[in-house]
Amino acid sequence: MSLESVEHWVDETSALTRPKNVVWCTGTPEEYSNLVDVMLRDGTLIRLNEQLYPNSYLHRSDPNDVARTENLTFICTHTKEAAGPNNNWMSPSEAKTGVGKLFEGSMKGRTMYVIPYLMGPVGSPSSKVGVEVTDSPYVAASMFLMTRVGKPALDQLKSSDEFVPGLHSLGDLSPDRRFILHFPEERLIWSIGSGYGGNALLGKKCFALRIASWMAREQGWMAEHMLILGLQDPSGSKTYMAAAFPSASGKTNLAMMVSALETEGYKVWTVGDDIAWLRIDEEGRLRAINPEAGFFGVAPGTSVSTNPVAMHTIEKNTIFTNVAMTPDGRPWWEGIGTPPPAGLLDWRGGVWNGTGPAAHPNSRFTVPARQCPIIDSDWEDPRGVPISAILFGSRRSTLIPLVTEALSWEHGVFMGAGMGAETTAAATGKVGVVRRDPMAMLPFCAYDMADYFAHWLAMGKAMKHPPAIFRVNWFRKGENGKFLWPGFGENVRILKWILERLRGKTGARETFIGSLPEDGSIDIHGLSVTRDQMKTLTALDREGWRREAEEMGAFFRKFGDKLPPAIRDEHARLARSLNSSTQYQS
Ligand code: SAT
Ligand code: MN
Repeated sequence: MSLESVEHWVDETSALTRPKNVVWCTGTPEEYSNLVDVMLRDGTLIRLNEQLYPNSYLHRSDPNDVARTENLTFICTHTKEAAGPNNNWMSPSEAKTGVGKLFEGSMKGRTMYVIPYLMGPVGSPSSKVGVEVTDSPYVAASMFLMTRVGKPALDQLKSSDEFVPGLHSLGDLSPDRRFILHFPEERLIWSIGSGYGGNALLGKKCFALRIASWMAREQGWMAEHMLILGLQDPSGSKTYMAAAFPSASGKTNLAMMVSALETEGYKVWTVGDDIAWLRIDEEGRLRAINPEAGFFGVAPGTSVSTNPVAMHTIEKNTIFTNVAMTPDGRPWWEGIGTPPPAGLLDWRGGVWNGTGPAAHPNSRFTVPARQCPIIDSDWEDPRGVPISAILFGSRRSTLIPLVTEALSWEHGVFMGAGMGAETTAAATGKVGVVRRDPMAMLPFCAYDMADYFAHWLAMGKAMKHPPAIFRVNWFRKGENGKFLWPGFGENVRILKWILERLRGKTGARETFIGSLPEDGSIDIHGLSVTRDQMKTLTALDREGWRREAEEMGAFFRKFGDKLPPAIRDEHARLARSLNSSTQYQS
């Protein structure tokens, strides 16, 4: 029944886009190597050093197409209100006719790949089927690494006819004719004019976050921009945490951390590095699955000292995109830990002249998750893993303390809702300016964020054992402009503090922004961080908070009457403690 509806949609799509031929993917290794061969022949892929990086390749994207383009991303709902002030909106009919024209004959002379894929572990009630149709073999191959292609999806289609169709075409790659469109009411994705990352691998941001966030609200679950990790303690027991950070802010590093406290028995296991789908179980606890099967991680800054686990993960079967390449065929990027060799080719393919970055700042590796040496034994458990803590983190060089515990679920939702983050290279636009990015979902929530906050509040009420919520910030800088906290593997010290808080084993002082670590309660033995630095890292800057509260207010006011009272109340409480007013007018 539903396979027929897939076939029907594929027929319609090929009548519109007129490809030279249609290839259905069933997910076999032979298909993957055929895709690779096609791309090696036409130069879409370059083989890397086969001894050092077996079965690994370099792809150079169009220099105009190197990151998600949020200004060209639209939510196409029947009313503009449904998309909210946080999204670009286009009416479905305008989208279908206007952008539909760009798809007419867009695959002429090319092969159309039909990729049925499963998001989530096989047999999980949380898992969902998507079908991506694309004329990019690079996108097809990336989907093989990032999702479960073929049989797992087709099997699930036999018992349910729910699937999310995604139509992708490279078009002419011109940003003037680039559109990333979502029709959440009919669970449909259309993307044209880009072959890069979240714009084109439709299972990722388009389905697993935008369409899924819409489905999740309707069906009572959550789709979040979160890594999932398990923290093992000295007794061997594991506590799972989910953490939301904006793109390119270290989610992969945190999820794959080599714990600095490993000799004491604290060890981190990876479940996912980017997206979590969360459901309430029969006992009233939140459980998370990683809908993806691979990592699409930021390359620059990844090294044996910052993320040795990632470096091992990407030793084979990896596609690198927009990194630099050494003359002996190794990938190279800024921060990889070795000096750039003579004759290095930059991400565009020319000999690097030493000015500007050799690897693009948003260059990536795409690799199957099962290759991760610390992948958690339960990462594919159909029930998901139980989540005891939720972390909200963002890149902030000032103001935000190293760690703060929320006073309640409502307060935690307010913390997430008011999150500000310095922008990164993951999206086109200015880098390093603070923008409000609630729960790191601003670019990914497909509906009015005021309703999204309400959904978070409702989920909290529906849970018997809601996770505790914490805000973290590894990126605070001192007066000399240097990071105050070493980060990376040392972040386990903060996870340990969180674990002790969950178990009621360590004290915290309650302040107007939440509970802060008591002096000396964060384990810093063996670290060169001084007690004074720790003081600065957890210091409260009232003047700064006053400005922050005002900026939050300006953001919240965009949502008008829809903003849930609990968020208003929390904001008013913060403002009162700062002796300022919140000035809501409706
Ligand atoms: O390009 S992606 O959206 O897949 C990566 C990211 O921005 O988080
Ligand atoms: Mn992401």
